[in-house]
Amino acid sequence: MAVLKIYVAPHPVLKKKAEPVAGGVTKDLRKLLDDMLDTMYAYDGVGLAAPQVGVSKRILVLDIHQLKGDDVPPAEKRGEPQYFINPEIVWSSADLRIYNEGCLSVPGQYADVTRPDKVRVKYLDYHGKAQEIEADGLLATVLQHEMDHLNGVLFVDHLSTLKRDMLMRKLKKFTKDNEEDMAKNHIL
Ligand code: GNR
Ligand code: NI
Repeated sequence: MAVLKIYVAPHPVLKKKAEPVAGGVTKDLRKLLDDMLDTMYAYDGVGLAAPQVGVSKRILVLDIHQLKGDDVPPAEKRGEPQYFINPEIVWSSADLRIYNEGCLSVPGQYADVTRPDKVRVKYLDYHGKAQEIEADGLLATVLQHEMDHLNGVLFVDHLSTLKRDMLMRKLKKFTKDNEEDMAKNHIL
């Protein structure tokens, strides 16, 4: 069990296109997948992509069935974790869906994002086995959000320039206020 550090925008690792995993799913890679899941539960995220923990590889984890909230200890949050290595969208629906998205790398900020309602994704699973699924609803939204991270794209990049600039200014203030509170409370 290890909770990793989460990188926050505008850190450059979040803007980089991540490298595919070569050489299959090794023991070291599974350790990273386990640590990413621990980190996701610790921060109450629905999903987490490797670049968010500073690793520029095409890996993501998610669990849309977890129990959430600060009163639930991370060990009891586990619902149905899913692991995706080298995921690729092979089809997306013409019909769209709007969802109010947040991101652990853009803390405290939320905005409506429009994306395809359904996607087919092929990927390698935790055991290195090739899989293909059709996702809809929250799973489709979160998968697309996480796969954007692998291409250096954040949910704010789907907004108008005006909305994005406003949100990034609020993020800067949010981060600064947080740091000041931590200093005041002698956490740092
Ligand atoms: O925890 C998260 N919630 C969320 C809500 C709506 C759409 C996407 C997400 S993913 C996000 C965690 C995160 O930042 N993953 O990259
Ligand atoms: Ni995110």
